[in-house]
Amino acid sequence: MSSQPNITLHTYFRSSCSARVRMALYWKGLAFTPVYIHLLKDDQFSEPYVALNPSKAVPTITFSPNENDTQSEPVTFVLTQSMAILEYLEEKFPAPEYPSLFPTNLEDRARVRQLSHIVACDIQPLTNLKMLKQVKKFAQEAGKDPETAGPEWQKRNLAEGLRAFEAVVSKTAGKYSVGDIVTMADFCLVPTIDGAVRFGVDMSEFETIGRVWRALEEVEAVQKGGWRTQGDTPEEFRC
Ligand SMILES: N[C@@H](CCC(=O)N[C@@H](CS)C(=O)NCC(=O)O)C(=O)O
Repeated sequence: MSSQPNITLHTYFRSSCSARVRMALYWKGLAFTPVYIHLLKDDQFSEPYVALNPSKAVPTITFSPNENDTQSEPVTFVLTQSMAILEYLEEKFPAPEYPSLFPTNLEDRARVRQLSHIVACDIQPLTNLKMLKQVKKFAQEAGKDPETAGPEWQKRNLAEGLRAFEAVVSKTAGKYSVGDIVTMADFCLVPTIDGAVRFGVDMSEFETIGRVWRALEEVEAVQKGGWRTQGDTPEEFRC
């Protein structure tokens, strides 16, 4: 692992998309340097950052060859989109040298992607910061209280998405979301649960998710990549 490229991750402590990638990096034992993008201070809209990530969002990951690496392209590789990053990490740093993000069985791998995409394609786009800002704006224009409408929107969409996840995971789970090994689906799930708890979703509805969640809380990569333990986590949220 000595020829590991230098990895930089543009991240925000409370970003679920960043958390997926942080957990995967820790899972694979890949060292990285965080660059903090404060989403509430609009760092994602700064000109240099948008040049890196035209979607004006985190995460963005960059890889540059380290001084011992004679095999890699001598250029920095910049990648955005958390799911593309996770798939790239799996292919660039494969098993058995690095812990995998996927099971070996083809159908199980497809299930991991199915569950991951419930989070990444169905839940997260409806509940991200830019959507929340628009929901609040529309609520205000309709004469409603934006501070009530915004959290209600988040809660409803997180609960609805987790219901779909629960329906699938109740058939695929062992100790973790798909069987007994930790996968990409678990790293997508945990930050979504954090969001659901934050917006008051009643988690007792989700029996399998709850069981998997308790098992995942013991996993070091989940602890290290979680929102409460980052360099940019404000003091009041640390534990
Ligand atoms: N599909 C993108 C979504 C990225 C995304 O929406 N990131 C959120 C944080 S989880 C963000 O940076 N939002 C900034 C904003 O809404 O202004 C990915 O998976 O990387």
